[in-house]
Amino acid sequence: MIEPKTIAAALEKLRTEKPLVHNITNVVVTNFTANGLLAIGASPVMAYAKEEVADMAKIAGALVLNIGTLNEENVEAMLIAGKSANKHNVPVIFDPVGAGATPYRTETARKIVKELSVAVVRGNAAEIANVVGENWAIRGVDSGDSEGDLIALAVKAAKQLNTIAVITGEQDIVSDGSKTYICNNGDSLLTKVTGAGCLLTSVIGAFCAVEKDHVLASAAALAVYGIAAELAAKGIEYESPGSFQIELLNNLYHISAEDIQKMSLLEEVNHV
Ligand code: ATP
Ligand code: TZP
Ligand code: MG
Ligand code: MG
Repeated sequence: MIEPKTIAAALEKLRTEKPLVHNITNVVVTNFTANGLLAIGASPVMAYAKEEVADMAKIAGALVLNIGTLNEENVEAMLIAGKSANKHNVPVIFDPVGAGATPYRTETARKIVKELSVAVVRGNAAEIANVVGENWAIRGVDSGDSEGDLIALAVKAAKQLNTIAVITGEQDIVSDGSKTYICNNGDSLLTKVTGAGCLLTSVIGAFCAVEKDHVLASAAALAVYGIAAELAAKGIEYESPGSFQIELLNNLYHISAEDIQKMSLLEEVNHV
């Protein structure tokens, strides 16, 4: 069991240490990701040039790779950065945005998990399924309506890729193949803000930078992010995605140990 006070302690550590998080991400979410990382207490940097990514990755607390607007140049940079991070024990967090939508995305996502040692892979169910060779429906970068067994998928992905798999949606799952947690925090307005998933992946990176147990780090990130979203939804007058996006940043900044204690919906799954 991961207690709320353990999650709060991880957040406190993040805010104290302000880890440098190196992101090679997509053009849609860059500014939102940097602001979200600052709000939670991390120090974001976006660096893409193949001439510098190895040097940036090795001094970072975590490297986040995101293929949302991939092209040959940034995929090459991701592999260079990832190899440097692996060499220097910097955790690599991977968001396979849109895997399954086109053959190029699927093949690139599979290449990244094959060539790099990835600490955590985070995506919607269809993306994670496509990375591990299954063919779940996906529409562009948004998950389809598949009704598969998400816990089984997370366990399979973790074992097959030798990583921690995080599958998000209405319910979030994190598994290293033997320990599995479900997090029920969150708000449906997150699906109306582009980059809500990408920012979460970078927030997982920030937690992994300060907490060596990456299952705990990922679970803590899911709970903190989901609670911040619930507080954000409460803080706006009517259902409005624009205001919610800003309130999400505000609540990533303000979320307290007391909020976590009262609101955490993180549970361990008992494997049969
Ligand atoms: P997609 O492209 O399918 O939207 P994504 O990469 O944006 O995927 P999500 O799965 O939407 O990522 O997850 C981002 C955050 O939104 C997570 O914290 C998740 O818990 C939350 N979330 C997603 N859908 C819902 C929902 N219906 N209700 C509550 N929270 C949700
Ligand atoms: N197109 C390419 S990347 C991207 C879009 C709309 C952003 C996806 O962000 P998220 O976090 O997966 O919703
Ligand atoms: Mg989304
Ligand atoms: Mg996504």
